[in-house]
Order: sequence, then structure tokens, then C-alpha cells
Amino acid sequence: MLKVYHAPNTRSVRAIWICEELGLDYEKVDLEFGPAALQSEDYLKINPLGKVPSMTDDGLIVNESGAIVQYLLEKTGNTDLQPAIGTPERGRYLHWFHFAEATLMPPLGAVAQHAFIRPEEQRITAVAEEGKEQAIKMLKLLDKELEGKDYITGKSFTAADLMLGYGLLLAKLFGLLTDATPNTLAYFNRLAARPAFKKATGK
Ligand SMILES: N[C@@H](CCC(=O)N[C@@H](CS)C(=O)NCC(=O)O)C(=O)O
Repeated sequence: MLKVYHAPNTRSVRAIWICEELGLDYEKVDLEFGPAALQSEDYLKINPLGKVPSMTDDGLIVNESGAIVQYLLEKTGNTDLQPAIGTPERGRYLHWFHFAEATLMPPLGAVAQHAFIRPEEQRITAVAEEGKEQAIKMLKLLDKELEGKDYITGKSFTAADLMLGYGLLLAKLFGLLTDATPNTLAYFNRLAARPAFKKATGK
């Protein structure tokens, strides 16, 4: 049976969200975000770095959120949530799918660490400020890209939207996603209205 290891408001939202979009039968294992659960001897056997998400599928373990999304799309043979291989749409899809984790998440991670997660004496204000500045730059880039479009690759929702949607959830929680980027805000609201997003976030 498919098992997804999840902690609220973390990248494991992506893993639960894709399971829900695909209508999969899976077990959600709830973990508290913090060393007690994530650095426990049992959990380190599944994820040696003590991070979420993780997914197990019988004997297989997959740890990266993007890899979990792609694995489940391929396992189910889903063609609705990703453009066909070899098409220009696929190229744009891959671009935004990977932008979501590789480019958008690092500045948001800096804000998370230096404005919220670390104990106050370990926070560096300049790192949080630089993260906010970079994240806003990316929200503006998305705003231009989304002009006249409902979804990042065009008319239909794909897994690239799901990958971006998690970053935008954090941007919203951090107060960075505002009317200053109206297309990005409307896009996030469109994603957040999906039943699968609500299931994944409890929002
Ligand atoms: N690139 C990884 C990043 C995983 C990651 O950093 N997860 C965070 C939560 S969003 C985490 O578990 N942090 C706990 C820690 O680093 O101790 C992915 O996409 O799954």
C-alpha cells in the first residue's frame, strides 16, 4: 500500500495533493514538524535526512516531492495532468515543474528559516530580507507569465501548477502574495479552490 509521510504546511502538501488529484488509495502518516518525529530512528530509515515528504510503495522509497509527483503520474499512466512527451507544451511544463522547487523554493526557505523556524538568536534578518526580495521578484515573473492564462502551461491544470501551488501557499502564509501581483494571486486562489488542495492543506 502507498504511504505518504506528511507534516502540515510542508512540501508533503504536494504529495498528498497529487494522491488526491489522482484519486489514489493511500495511507497518510502524520508527523509533527520537528526533530522528535523527523529525526527519530524509525523515520531516518525512510528518509536519512529527516525531511518530508517521503513516500513508500511496497518496498520502494521515494523522498523528493517532485519525484513523488512524477512517480505517481507515471505509475497511474495519467495523461490529463501532464502534456505529452515531445511536445512544446511538455517543455514549458518541465520548466515550471522544476522552477517550482529549484528556483522558487530557496528564497522562500530562507524566509521560513530566518523569519519563523529558527530560534530568534539564530535568525539573520538580512537573509530573511534577501529571501523576501528574491521571492517577490519571482512572484512578479509569474505574474507576467500568467497574463491572460488560467494555468501556467495554458488552459488546463497540470502537475506544474501543483508544484508551484505549494510555493505560493508559503508566499501567501508569509504575506508576500498580495494585490501587487494580481495574476499570481488569482492563480493561487484558483489552485486553492481545488478539492484536492483543500484535502492536502485542510484549508
Ligand atoms: N527538495 C526536497 C526538500 C525537502 C525539505 O526540505 N523538506 C522540509 C519541509 S518543507 C523539511 O522536511 N525540513 C526539515 C529539516 O530540514 O529538518 C523536496 O522537494 O522534497
